[in-house]
Amino acid sequence: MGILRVKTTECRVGVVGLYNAGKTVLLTSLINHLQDHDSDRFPLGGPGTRLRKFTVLPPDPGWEPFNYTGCRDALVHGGRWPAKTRDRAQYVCRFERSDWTFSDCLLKVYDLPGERIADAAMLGRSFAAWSEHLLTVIANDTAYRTACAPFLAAVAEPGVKEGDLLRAYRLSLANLILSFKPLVSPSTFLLDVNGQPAKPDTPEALADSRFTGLAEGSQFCPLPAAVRAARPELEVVFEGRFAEYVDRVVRPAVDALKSCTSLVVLIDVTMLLAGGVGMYDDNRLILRDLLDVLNPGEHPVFGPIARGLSKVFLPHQLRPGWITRLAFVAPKLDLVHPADRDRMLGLMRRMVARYADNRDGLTFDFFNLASVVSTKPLPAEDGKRFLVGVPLRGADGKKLPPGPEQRFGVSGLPDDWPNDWAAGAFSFPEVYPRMPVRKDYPPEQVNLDRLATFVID
Ligand SMILES: Nc1nc2c(ncn2[C@@H]2O[C@H](COP(=O)(O)OP(=O)(O)OP(=O)(O)O)[C@@H](O)[C@H]2O)c(=O)[nH]1
Ligand SMILES: [Mg+2]
Repeated sequence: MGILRVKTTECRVGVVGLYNAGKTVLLTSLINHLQDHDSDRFPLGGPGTRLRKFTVLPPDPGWEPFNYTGCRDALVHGGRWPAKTRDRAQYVCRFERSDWTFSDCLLKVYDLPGERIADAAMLGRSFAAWSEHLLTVIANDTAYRTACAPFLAAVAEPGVKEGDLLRAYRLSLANLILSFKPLVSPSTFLLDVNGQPAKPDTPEALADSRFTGLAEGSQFCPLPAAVRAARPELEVVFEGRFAEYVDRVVRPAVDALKSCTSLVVLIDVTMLLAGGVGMYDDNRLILRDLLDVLNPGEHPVFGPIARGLSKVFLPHQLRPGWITRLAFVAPKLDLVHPADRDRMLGLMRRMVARYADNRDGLTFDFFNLASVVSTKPLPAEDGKRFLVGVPLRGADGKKLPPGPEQRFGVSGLPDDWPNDWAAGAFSFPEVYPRMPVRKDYPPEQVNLDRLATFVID
C-alpha cells in the first residue's frame, strides 16, 4: 500500500441471473480489464484513471476460487465460451486506482450457478410457507399446472406413499425442465450438490436418475395444507430435510449475496424475447423472490449515517455490509443490431424498474452491455437487421464447429413488451466468442467500464 493509502475500501459485488445469462463471461471480461488495465479502453471512474499493484488474493474460507484463468483460456485457445458454473465461486483482488488518493480497493466478486436463484424463496420461510408459495405459482399458471399434473394428481390421492409422491414431484420437475421453465426448486434436481447438471432425457428417465433434495434419502417436495393436516408425520420429515437443504445449499449463497455492497442482476432480454411470454413471467417472478430475500437498500437499523461513518473509520473487515447499489444489466448487446440497443435498455427498465423504485436508500441504474463483443453490425436493409459473426448452431439447433464468419439475420426489438408472444417469435443466434489471443489484451466490451464504475464505489 502506498504511504498515503491509509485505508482499504472493500467492494463486494454479487452477480446473479438465470442460468446462461452471461454472469461468468461478464466476470471473466471484467477481471481481464482490471488486471491488464488500459484507461483508454476501460475508463474506470473517469478518463485517465490508472490502476496499479493489481494482486490476486485467495478466496475467503469456504469458497472455491473463481476459475478466471480457465475461463479466459477456454475463450482464447479453445475458442469456446466458459463452461457453465457448477458451484459458487469467489474471486478476490486488490489494486490501487489513481483517483482514490487515500484508499486502495479490495474487490470480492461472487459467481453462482443460475439454477440456485430458484431456491431463494426458501430462505426466511418455513417449510409450510414455502409449500404455499410454490403451490400458488403452480395453481395460477397454466404451463406450471400442466407440467405439474403428475404431482397435483398424487397429492389429491388420500394415503399416497412418500415414495410415490416424491416420484410424481420429480416427474413434474422434469416436465418443467423440458418446457424450459426455470422455477425448478429444489434446484439440486437440475444441478446437484456435486455440480452434476441434469442431462437432456425423457421425463421418466430424469425422474429416476435425479433427486429432489440433497440426496436420495433426504428428498422433499411441497405439501398442500390439506396433506400437512392429514399427514403431520410426513410434514415433520420434510420439514427436517428442507431445513438441512436450506442450511447447506441456500443460506451460504444468499448470505454471501446479502453481505455484498453492490448487486448486479443480469436480465437476458434476448433470451426472454426468444423464449416467449412464459419465460418473461418466470424471470420476473424469480427476481422478485430473490430481491425480497436480499432486501437491498438502506439498513433499517444502522441507516445512512452509520454506513458513511463506518466506511471512514472502521477497518474494512469490520465494516457492515448490505447492498446499497443495484445494477440491472441487459447482457449480450452484441447479439442485437445497433438500431435496437436503446430499446434493449428500455425493455429491461419496463420489466424491473418497479422492483428497485420501491426501496429506500438504494442507488440503482440500468446498463446494456457486451462483455465480449463477438459480432460486427451491417447496415439495416429494408428494416431487416444483419450481423456478422461465427455461428455457434446450425438451422437444426445442433452445435457447429467454428467456421468462417457469416452474415446472419437478427430480430428487431419492440418498443415495449408485447402482451403475448410465442417462443421462437424472436431470434438472436448465438455466435462463437471473439477474443484476442494475447493474454494481456482484454476483449472488446461495451459499457462494462460503466458498470464497473458504478459497482466499484
Ligand atoms: N455474443 C455474446 N454472447 C455472450 C456474451 N456473454 C455471454 N454470452 C453467451 O451466453 C452464454 C452463457 O454465458 P455464461 O457467462 O456462461 O452464463 P452464466 O450466467 O454464467 O450461466 P450459469 O453458469 O449456467 O449460471 C455463453 O456461452 C455465450 O453463448 C457476450 O458478451 N456476447
Ligand atoms: Mg456461470
